[in-house]
Amino acid sequence: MDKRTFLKTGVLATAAAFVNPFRMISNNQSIEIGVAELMLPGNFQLPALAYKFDALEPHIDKMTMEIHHDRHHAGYVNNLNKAVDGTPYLNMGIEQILGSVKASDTAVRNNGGGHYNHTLFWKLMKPNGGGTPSGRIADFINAKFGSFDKMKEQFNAAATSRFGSGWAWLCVNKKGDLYITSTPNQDNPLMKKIVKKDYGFPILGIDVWEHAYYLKYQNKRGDYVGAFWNVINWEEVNTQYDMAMKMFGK
Ligand code: MN3
Repeated sequence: MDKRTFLKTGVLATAAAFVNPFRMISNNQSIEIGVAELMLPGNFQLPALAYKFDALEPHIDKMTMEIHHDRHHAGYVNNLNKAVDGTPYLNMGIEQILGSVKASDTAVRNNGGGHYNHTLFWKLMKPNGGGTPSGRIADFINAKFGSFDKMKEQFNAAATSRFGSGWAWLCVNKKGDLYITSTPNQDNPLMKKIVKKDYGFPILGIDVWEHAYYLKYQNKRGDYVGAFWNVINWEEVNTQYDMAMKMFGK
């Protein structure tokens, strides 16, 4: 290990000891949740995209990506940092915030969900993505839903029937089973006090707020949902699945 590597590793180790990405979230299990590396308590940051704004064209257009990331997501980050200030949430990572937020804590609920959901969403997409699922998740989808197409049907139905703004999700529940659900606004399946029986770990999700598709698709949400299947990063879905199983001790 050269000096530079050593310094970097040393700094990271110190930061890890301080920030502790392995957090207690449920059943006293320490887990590293999907997007923990970007979630420092009280000082949340807008994560950089791993691809250019136009990289998901023609399925998701450049201007939508730019506004969505630089303005909408940035707004959730800024407002979350303000909302946690002076509250017990200040010392929590985002995953712990989602696990403990109450329905009445509106600003933390909306902006905490907004930050987590979008951070995950960017990671779940990539240029030249899509196709049929690869890796371990392919087998689990077939076993649970019968086929990939049947899973898509259910997911599309959840995404298109969500009234108003929200998200559709493919999740893992406490038993390690896959299920599909949707949440309003910026709620998230990790918000156990809010989603109750729908509690679980989201491994795939689509933003169905109009800001996610209106510039290109206008009122045709179904076309946007259909196009989403062309940009999915299945490697990341597999990674999220592994984290879910770890979180639930499976
Ligand atoms: Mn959005």
